[in-house]
Amino acid sequence: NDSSRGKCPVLHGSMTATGATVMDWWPSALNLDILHQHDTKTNPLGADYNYREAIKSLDVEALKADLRTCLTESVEWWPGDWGSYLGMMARVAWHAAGSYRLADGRGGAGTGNIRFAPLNSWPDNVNTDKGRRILWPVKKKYGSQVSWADLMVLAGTVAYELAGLKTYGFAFGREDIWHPEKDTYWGAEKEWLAPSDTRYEDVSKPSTMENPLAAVQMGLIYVNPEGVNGTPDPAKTAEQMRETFARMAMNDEETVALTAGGHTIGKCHGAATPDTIGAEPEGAGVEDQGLGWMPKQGRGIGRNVLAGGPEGAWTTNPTKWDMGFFDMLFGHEWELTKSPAGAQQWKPVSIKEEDMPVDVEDASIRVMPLMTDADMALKVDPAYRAICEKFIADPDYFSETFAKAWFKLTHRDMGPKARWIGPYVPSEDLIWQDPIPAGSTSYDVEAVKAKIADSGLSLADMVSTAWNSARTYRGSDMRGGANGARIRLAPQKDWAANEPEVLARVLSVLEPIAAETGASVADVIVLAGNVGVEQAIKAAGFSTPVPFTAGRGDATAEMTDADSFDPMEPAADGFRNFQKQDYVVSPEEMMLDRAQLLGLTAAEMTVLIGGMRAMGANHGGSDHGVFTDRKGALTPDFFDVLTDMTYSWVPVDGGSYEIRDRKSGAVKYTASRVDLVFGSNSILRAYAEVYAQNDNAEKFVKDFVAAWTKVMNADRFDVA
Ligand code: HEB
Repeated sequence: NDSSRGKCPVLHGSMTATGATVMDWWPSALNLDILHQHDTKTNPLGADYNYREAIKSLDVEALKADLRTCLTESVEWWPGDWGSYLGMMARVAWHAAGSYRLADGRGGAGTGNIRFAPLNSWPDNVNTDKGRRILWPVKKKYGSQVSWADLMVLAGTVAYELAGLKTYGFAFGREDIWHPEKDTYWGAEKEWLAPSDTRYEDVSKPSTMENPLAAVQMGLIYVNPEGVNGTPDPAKTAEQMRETFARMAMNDEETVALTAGGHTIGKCHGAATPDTIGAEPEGAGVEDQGLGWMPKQGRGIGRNVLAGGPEGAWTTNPTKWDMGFFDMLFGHEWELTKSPAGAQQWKPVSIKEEDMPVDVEDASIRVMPLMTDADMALKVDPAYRAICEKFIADPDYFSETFAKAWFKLTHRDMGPKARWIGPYVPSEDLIWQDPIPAGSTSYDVEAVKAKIADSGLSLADMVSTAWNSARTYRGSDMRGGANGARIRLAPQKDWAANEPEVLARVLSVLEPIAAETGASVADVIVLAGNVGVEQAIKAAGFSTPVPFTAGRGDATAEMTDADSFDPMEPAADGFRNFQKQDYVVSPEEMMLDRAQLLGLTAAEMTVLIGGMRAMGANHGGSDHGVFTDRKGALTPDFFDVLTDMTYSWVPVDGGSYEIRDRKSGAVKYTASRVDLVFGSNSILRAYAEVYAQNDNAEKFVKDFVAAWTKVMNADRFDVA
């Protein structure tokens, strides 16, 4: 310690930097913070600001014209390669989008999260910080009319247009967040680029990579460009590419198109040794002003830039959209070499002078092109190679396939088409958007409700089916939900979480009601849930109505990309006390994850659990957590019992618990971990107490109805 400095002037009241958090002390506590992110307090634009409205006044053509200028006018502090930023901006957009993973829908370009740690400082995102800084004058000019998230993707798309590609479209509508997400798991490693072994059971079997991760090493977007764990072997790299791209819903053809098309423009920057650049943005000094990886020795700009490690361009004309990538890859034999930075890469065994790309600063100098191990994979892997051959034979097909895949890559996490804004939204419906036809709003809702009430379905049947239908929604990529009634279709109808036999029986009652009344099945399923909840409210002695918004549509199997729904199968659903099997992750953590994806607060999660238990809506009719003698009435009995010292709570075999009368020892109820966590976790217990209070039985009903309605309507972007 520097003795000339004063002692800490803060009277240790505020924990600004050091000190352990509750989660550090008790790592198995529930991290409820993930439910309370992106709060109005963090958003400087205020509660009245609405991006979807703001963007409507944007002069889109003027913005694009400014982007074209920005991308083609080189700045002195970070000169553009060959005088422009086409490759750079394409990579900025791709790295913004490339963090998306299908398993939980998290990641992706939809929020501008790459502005924040850890993504802003991932080794793979090196120099995307320069890209944003180059875009800043444009962002500054258009201000709150365009988000960073939209601007980055648009810049990448404009880059391809400038290169000569006919792009497929572009949608605005990505709203910026103002702090890093707390919910996204990027891996457990504590070391950047730790060997792949840390996230695979067996690195030689790509499918054993830990879920939901979609990158082979901590801090990468996908695969290591130098080969598996840095050892070049294109055949092995191909296998990892196939797995990582599949984990973001890309098939072989899309993968080849994206990689080849991606590397049709731009270059790799490995012209200096790693010790010549400074720390990543989050670790850099204040004088670096948010930039990272700044050159600290040598020139460090232009032809001397260091980024990832490999060095060189892939094509003869790296600012043009052409077939140059395939010409280069298939027109030459390749051998291993190392970049000036020491990275493994491939160089042509021989190449004609005129086929070499020119130096980024001096067009009179020709330099060696490169292929990374991932590029070589396209030539070596038989399936990839066949696709390359198809593209080579039909350049238009290549351009179209790339344009469509680029569009999918950059829009995959935006949710349904109803959320897409602007003049370039393509008119075609794409299957990965999970299209849903509009449903009727002109039927008699009360008549439908009366038919449901008379149908003989039990309260639990009605509530459970509506919940099952709605609970697939995930705010991460805005997929799933009750709209579309995809619960009728494969794969959802067969999911264990949906109790296929019960579901088939309930649908056989509800589908005819839809047919008779002109309501969609999707609406009837939700209405049935509402009928059930209203019955439960009445049984509890209240009369709060459950709001309903008609107009859901019914999707067909043809509109449904069944494969991309498979990863959405619930492994657990704490709200119905369901676990498909035993997992390493605790049931309460899995409940938390679902609550976060559903967009619930901790209080909403609490009231929903209490209400679902009171109504007896457990999976398989289990009695765990049904702490009531009035099952089917929407009472706060669940919280009453949890907070009542008349009982003791005793673990029994199989991971469940008994609620015993303290005096007699008689078993009164049984429970799961999910049930008991509402009494054991100090924050959840505070909410449980609120609902157990004698003065809050009606508040419980009202709060339940609000939370229930939020879940039922979570995917109603068509009416928002
Ligand atoms: Fe890429 C660049 C790798 C995919 C687009 N890349 C690059 C680099 C590398 C890579 C290493 C360099 C960086 C520097 O700066 O240095 N990639 C890679 C891999 C993969 C990829 C491994 C996986 C397979 N890419 C991709 C995709 C795309 C791309 C998919 C899109 C679509 N990249 C790109 C671009 C570039 C790159 C545009 C350039 C940049 C500049 O120029 O700056």
